[in-house]
Amino acid sequence: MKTEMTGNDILQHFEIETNAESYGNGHINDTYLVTMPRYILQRINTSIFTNPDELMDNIENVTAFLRRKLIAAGGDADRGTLTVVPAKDGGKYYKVDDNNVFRVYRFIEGTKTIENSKTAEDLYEAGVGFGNFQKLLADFPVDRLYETIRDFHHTPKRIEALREAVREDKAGRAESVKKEIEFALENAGWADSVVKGMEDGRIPVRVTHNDTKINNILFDQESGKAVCVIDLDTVMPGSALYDFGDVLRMGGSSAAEDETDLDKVWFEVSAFEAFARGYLSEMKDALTETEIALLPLSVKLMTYECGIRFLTDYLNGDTYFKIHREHHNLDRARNQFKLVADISAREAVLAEAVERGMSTAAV
Ligand code: ADP
Ligand code: GN1
Ligand code: MG
Repeated sequence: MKTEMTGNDILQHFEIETNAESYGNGHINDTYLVTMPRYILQRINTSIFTNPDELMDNIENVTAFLRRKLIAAGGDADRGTLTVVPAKDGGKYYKVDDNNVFRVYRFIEGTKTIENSKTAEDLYEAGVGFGNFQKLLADFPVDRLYETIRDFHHTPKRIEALREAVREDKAGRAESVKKEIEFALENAGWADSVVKGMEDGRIPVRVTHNDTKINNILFDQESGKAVCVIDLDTVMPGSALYDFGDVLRMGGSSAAEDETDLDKVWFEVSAFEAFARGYLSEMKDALTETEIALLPLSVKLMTYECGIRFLTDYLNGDTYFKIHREHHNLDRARNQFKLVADISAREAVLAEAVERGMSTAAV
């Protein structure tokens, strides 16, 4: 259960900076200007991230590493990466009870997030941002990271979880979504491409973000340039293909993730091209040939996997993803599957866009 404590109560337990300076030229009273940087306070979802120590350890290590690299390159580390604000007891979070674990970050000023509508420039910049994040972390020791959600992008295990949800049929919904289940299982054939490649060493294991929604990057309010990759809970060992594909799952869609009019849902090749250009401008030299060849497939894979997760959650009675209407997870699953079909039909065109991205990124 959510704690009764207010945000202000919780903030008392963190090292929040305040400053009071004499202010103005009054002749009567003593006047002070009180300033305080802005902060973000977050309750960690501990039913998903069950080990806050490991979670915050990952975030501390990754942000400290990024900070050093940004400073060495003469960049602005306070804007380029998140800053965790310690609790007064020296910890990285403040725990009220097992369900109420809080952390604080410094607020990164002068930035904005992009939710649904995005331009080619936004996508290019998102590509630069996420590509740069991967590039800077290329020599971070992968073994030092905890797996905050086990098998997060293990697509075959996600399919197994779907099969189990169908067998158990906890919410009594399996009969009504036969068509969707069929689509999911019919397409299972290629779903192990990345996992298998990582297992047999053809695809390198890298430090990846694993949840590269476009709203997990902050853009400069004025210039629109990518400033900071945020939402680092899922930074874990993974494949570059996860991060590439996951951005375009939403970033490349003509519609929102839960649009119910499927005639409005298709995959925008131009969005793919813009993102790929930005991403490859950072990562072109670091990627292997196998990774480059699989970039188009990664988009289909991440979209398919997410559709499976929505459908599984629908069958389980909506216990994982927040929903805002009754069949929300089903709407999301249908939407993702429509996109999968559309991406499949365009894979050859996407491969051409990768080739163009590789040559423009060389400039
Ligand atoms: P969730 O896991 O729920 O998606 P996020 O960590 O992505 O949570 O944070 C939610 C939103 O809060 C972000 O999309 C962004 O708009 C804003 N945000 C988070 N951290 C910061 C920060 N340090 N500075 C500015 N805005 C932030
Ligand atoms: C969740 O937390 P958020 O909204 O950035 C989910 C992603 C899904 C996404 C679907 C930890 O992302 O994996 O792709 O929803 N995050 C987690 O919109 O499960
Ligand atoms: Mg987020």
